[in-house]
Amino acid sequence: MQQLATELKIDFQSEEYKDAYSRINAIVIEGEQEAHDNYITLGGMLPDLKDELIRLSKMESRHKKGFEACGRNLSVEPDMEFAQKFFSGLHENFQKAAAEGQVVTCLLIQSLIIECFAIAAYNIYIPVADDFARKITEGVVKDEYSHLNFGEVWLKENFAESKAELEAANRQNLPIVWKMLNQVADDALVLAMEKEALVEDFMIQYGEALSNIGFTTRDIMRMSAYGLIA
Ligand code: Y39
Ligand code: FE
Ligand code: FE
Ligand code: FE
Repeated sequence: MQQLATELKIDFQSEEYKDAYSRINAIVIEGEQEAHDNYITLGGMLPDLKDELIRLSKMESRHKKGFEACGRNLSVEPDMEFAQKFFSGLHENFQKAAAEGQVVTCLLIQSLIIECFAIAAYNIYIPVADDFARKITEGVVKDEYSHLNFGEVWLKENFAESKAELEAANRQNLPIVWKMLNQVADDALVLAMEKEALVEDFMIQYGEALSNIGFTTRDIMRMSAYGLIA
C-alpha cells in the first residue's frame, strides 16, 4: 500500500509534515502510555483478570516504544505537552471513575472508546504512512482489536448490570472524542488522513462494539447521537 503515499506525493521530510507529525506522534505515544496505565489500574479493579490485564498493559508499552521509533525515524520531536492536554478530558474521567470503583465506566473509556479511536486512526494511517511507520502500525492495530475484544467480552457477560452505567458513561465521554477529533483534524489532513474517514471508521467500530455487547440498533442510534452535540 506504499503506492497511495507515493501517488499522493507525501513528502515525509517537509517541515509541514514534520510539524504536524510532532503532535500526532505525541498523541499516539501519550495514548499508548495512558492505555498502559489504564490496564494496570483495571488489573487492580478486576483481580480475577489481573494477569490478562497486565499482559495487555505490556502490549501498550511495546506500542509506545514502536511509535517513539517512528518519530525518531523522521527526526521528529514529539510535543508531549500538547498530547497530555489532548488526553486530559478522558484521562480525568477515567481517574475519577477508577477512584469510585466504576469498572464499567473505566472499561467503556479505555477498552471501547480509546481502542476504537486507536483502531480508526491506525487503519486510516496505514495506507499513507512511511514504510517504517506502516510496518509498526500494522503490527499494533492487530493488538488493538484484541483489546477492544477484551472489553466487549467482559461487558457482554455483565450487560444487564452494566447497561445504565454504560449509557451514562457514553453520554459523558463520546462528546469528548468528538472534540478530540476536531482538534486533530488539521494535523491529520497534513498526514493525508481525512476527518470524515476517521469519524466513519470510529463510528463503525464503536457501533459494532455496542452491538456485540448487547445494545439494540435503536440504543446504538440514540447513544451515537451524543457525539454530535460536541
Ligand atoms: O489502546 C491504545 O493503544 C490506544 C491508546 C491508543 C490511542 C491512540 C490514539 C490515536 C489517536 C490519533 C489521532 C490521529 C488522527
Ligand atoms: Fe496500543
Ligand atoms: Fe491500544
Ligand atoms: Fe490498546
